Amino acid sequence: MRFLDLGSVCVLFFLLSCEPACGETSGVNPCCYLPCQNQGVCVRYAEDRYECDCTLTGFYGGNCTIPEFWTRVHHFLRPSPGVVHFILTHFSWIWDIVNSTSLRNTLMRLVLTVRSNLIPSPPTYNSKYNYLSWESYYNVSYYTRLLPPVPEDCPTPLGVRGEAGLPDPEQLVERLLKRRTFRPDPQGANIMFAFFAQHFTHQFFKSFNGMGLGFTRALGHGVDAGHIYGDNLERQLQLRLHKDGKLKYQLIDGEIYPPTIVDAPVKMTYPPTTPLEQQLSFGHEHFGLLPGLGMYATLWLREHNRVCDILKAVHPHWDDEQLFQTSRLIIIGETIRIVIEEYVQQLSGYHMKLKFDPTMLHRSDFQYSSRIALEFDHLYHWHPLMPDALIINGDTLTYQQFLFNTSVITHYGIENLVWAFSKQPAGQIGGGHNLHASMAHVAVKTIEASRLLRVQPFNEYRKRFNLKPYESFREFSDNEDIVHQLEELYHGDVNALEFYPGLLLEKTRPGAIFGESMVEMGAPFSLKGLLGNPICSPLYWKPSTFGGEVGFDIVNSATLKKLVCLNTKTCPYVAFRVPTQAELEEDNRKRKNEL
Ligand code: ACD
Repeated sequence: MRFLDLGSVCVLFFLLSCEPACGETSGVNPCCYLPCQNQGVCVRYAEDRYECDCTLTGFYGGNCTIPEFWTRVHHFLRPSPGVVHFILTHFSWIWDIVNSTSLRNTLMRLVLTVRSNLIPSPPTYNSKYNYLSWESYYNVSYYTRLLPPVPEDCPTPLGVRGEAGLPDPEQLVERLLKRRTFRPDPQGANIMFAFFAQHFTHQFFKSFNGMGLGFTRALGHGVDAGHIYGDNLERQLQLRLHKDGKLKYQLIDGEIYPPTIVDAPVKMTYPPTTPLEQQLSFGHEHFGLLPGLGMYATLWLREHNRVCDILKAVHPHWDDEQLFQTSRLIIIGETIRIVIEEYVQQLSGYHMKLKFDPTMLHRSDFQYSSRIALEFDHLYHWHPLMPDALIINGDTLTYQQFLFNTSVITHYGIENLVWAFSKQPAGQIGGGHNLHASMAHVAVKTIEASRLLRVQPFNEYRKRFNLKPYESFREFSDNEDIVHQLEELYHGDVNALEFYPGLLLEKTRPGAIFGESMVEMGAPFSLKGLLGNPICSPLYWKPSTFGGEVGFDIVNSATLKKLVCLNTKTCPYVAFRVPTQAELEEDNRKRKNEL
């Protein structure tokens, strides 16, 4: 045995001989202790014998805890996420200079590479298989899992943590997540942002609970615009006009809106009392729920048909199919650009200008694949964004008034909705106590599901994303009330804190929408998913894919403002953040002149 293995043997001895001997845990599957660190893989060999496979982790020893030389060097040189975030969100004058030099590209490439490297490609586990299997690689009906689920035979859903009992999910939500008074996002995100988040993410988060927990209906596993075109061919064909590549639509007062289910008979979820003319058909079966979703669906429908007209003018001989397919690729490209350059930009609060340029990765060994992870789905339950009521043209609409009420879309019209949603602040996601009561059940369900799905504790995910695990609730939160409640609910054990409550309750960064973990975990999933899209690969990323220079230009110059203003008669203030006073006054002036 080499000297280096001695450490492994000692730690192994400690875990095997001490922990079970320490009392009630004897006879427990040793992998329940989640003993393998630094992405080592726990393999059980006998009742109480396991080994950690440390291959390529950069660590060795029984539990993969001893860093190799280059790992030490790397860790020594690596700046902490807090420092990097501080630099990116301060010194705006330096960033003004950097943003206009080639250093911007270098830094953006670094961000993309560092973040994407944290996501396994090809994907590894799923909710059924906590070991590598062909099934979990191949069966795309599952969300993938970043960390393997806790083995079924463990004493608790978290392995051995939480033996004193995990908190009642209803209590947890009631006491820590539910809103007292609305707290706006200090970074200034607005309702336009909140609805974009919901509309956009529902193309790849489509939990298929009818099939079982851990399954998805969104088999494209990324930005495939399935929320616009449907998640299957049958639905897509019903939504298409079958002429010039376009989608079906109806005209109301000369404006384009989605068709009703009479003209595009697809399955939608409306209460049976909804009048037929209000039952609009969308790519996603639940988009009748909120007017903001219908607003974005209308904008993208108009945009798709607008792009079809442009393509047809350049390719008069193209048939319906080619016009449709090429327009869809353009819509996907536009989406990714808007997401990176405006949506993630807003979320990040960075002074560094983010850039969508797939060629940045064309010379690297980046893999063009994406598989949505269950953890990403849970992480993205950002319901605190939603306000107490919607304020449109001076009217205050309660949830009862706007849920499943598509007449809001046609009554106010797209411009008024865009203007209203751009002005109204969204809620701060992190920090607790900001979830509207009508959405509390969603958080309860997420916590319940995470236990059934045996999602590992929050601190395990912190380690997986190169963050230091929290040592106490006091370190985790700066809110006395939250600290006390968590101490009580989790019996003082910060290592029993669960993934989703951890993300939503962690102390927020100063002036930020959420805490460190949301950024450090969310960014890798996001950037890998966005850049891993096939359109970003060297073979796709060229003008011909998008119908020539005209289509490629549309992708390369897409903005939220263009999405709105090229598809509406007037051009209201539109952004993912609330306007400044000057912007507000300017827009009010403009609107008065237009009347
Ligand atoms: C970085 C960039 C800044 C990251 C800031 C916040 C990230 C937090 C959560 C995720 C954010 C956005 C999600 C957007 C898109 C999801 C796309 C998924 C596609 C499959 O520092 O790296």
